[in-house]
Amino acid sequence: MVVLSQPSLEQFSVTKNCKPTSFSSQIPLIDLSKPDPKTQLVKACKDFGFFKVINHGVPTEFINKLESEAVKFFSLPCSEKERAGPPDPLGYGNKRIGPNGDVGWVEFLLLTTNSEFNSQRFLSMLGKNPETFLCAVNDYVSAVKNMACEILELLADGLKIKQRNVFSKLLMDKQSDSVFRLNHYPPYPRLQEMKGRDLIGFGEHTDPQIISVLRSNDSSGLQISRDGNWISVPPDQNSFFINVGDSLQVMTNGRFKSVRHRVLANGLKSRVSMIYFGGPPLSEKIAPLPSLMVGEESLYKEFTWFEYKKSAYKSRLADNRLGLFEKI
Ligand code: GA4
Repeated sequence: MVVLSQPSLEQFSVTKNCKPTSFSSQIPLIDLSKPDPKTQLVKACKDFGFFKVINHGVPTEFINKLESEAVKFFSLPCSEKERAGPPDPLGYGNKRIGPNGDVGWVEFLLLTTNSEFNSQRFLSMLGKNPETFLCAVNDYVSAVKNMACEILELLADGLKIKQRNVFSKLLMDKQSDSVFRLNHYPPYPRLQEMKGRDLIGFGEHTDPQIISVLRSNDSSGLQISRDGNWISVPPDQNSFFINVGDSLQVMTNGRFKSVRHRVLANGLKSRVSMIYFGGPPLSEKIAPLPSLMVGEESLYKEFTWFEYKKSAYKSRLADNRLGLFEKI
């Protein structure tokens, strides 16, 4: 068994921004029950790479069931949770994020969206009722994947792309390399004493995939970066927050922006988030769509999702991963 010492507290903290964080009223809000949200969606992906979705159609029952299973799992003794770790990259992890020395005030469980794989690999490691847990994951993931595909089809429409499913088919593919993440940010009561400093829960980064769909409980912490400022995103347990990922930025030849984001630890309240990362099959070529390239050059070198993922796993969280694939 490999025993890793816990990282020291200095490794988690950052100096607070001198500028106050901006107000969140700027964050685009998309109501999926409205007749035609596609123009608003395209604008949000261009301006922010981030938006909040209401009237999403994901059953509350699936959300609540999974949240309660996640809370049960994270309440297990460390020794029990560690049976599902260390993350390789799937599995349970605590404070160490990725393979290259990043740390955060967070514990997490990374799964695939392939239910058979999850059962084979994790069934004996997820507490007292692993079937119930994995069943809650499946129900939730399939509902959230459908919503993500609806959004991607509206986006294709909004960009006037003839093939409506050009993005969504990558998530629907049986070989889709999508992942699902449960994060638990424990409270850190001594935060008040750390004047002038914040505690990093999950350090700043962009998501490598196509699209990410996040839902959290009613605890703050998420921030997005815009024009060099951090914007705090007020929590809303009844809504979803969507991030444009690096792959969607490339497929739209830079029209949509992959958003830099991070999570700060909370002094008093535990934060639990669940994130679906919709990715393409490993063999998929990630390149700007030809119909968007009339009269313009690709900003990126050609690569497959496998190549991008391999390169991402060699990087640190905050690195500009797409930089290596930009044409100069
Ligand atoms: C960021 C988005 C997803 O959480 C994730 C992360 C992955 C991991 O935690 O294993 C990475 C990170 C994420 C990007 C760079 C590499 C890989 C940690 C890290 C340092 C699951 C993903 O796909 O990429």
